[in-house]
Amino acid sequence: MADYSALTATLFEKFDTDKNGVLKQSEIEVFFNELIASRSELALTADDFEKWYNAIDENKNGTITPDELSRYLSSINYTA
Ligand SMILES: [Ca+2]
Ligand SMILES: [Ca+2]
Repeated sequence: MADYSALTATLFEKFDTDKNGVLKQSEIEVFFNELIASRSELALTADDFEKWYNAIDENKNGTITPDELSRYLSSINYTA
C-alpha cells in the first residue's frame, strides 16, 4: 500500500483552515468539490456529500483525522 502520509499532510495544510488538526464538513467540502470535478470515475455529485463524509469518518465522531483521510485516499488511489 502506498504511503499517503505526505499527501495527507499537504491536504490538511490546505484544507484545515482553523488548524485544529481535524477536518470538519465545511473544511473538507472544498476537497469534495475538487473530487467531483477531477475524478469523474468516482461518480460523485453534490448530493452525495453527507454520505461521502460519513464514509470517511470511520469512527463517526463528526470530524476527519489524518488517519481517516489517509485510508480514504488509499482506497481511491488518490494522486495529487
Ligand atoms: Ca479543522
Ligand atoms: Ca472521525
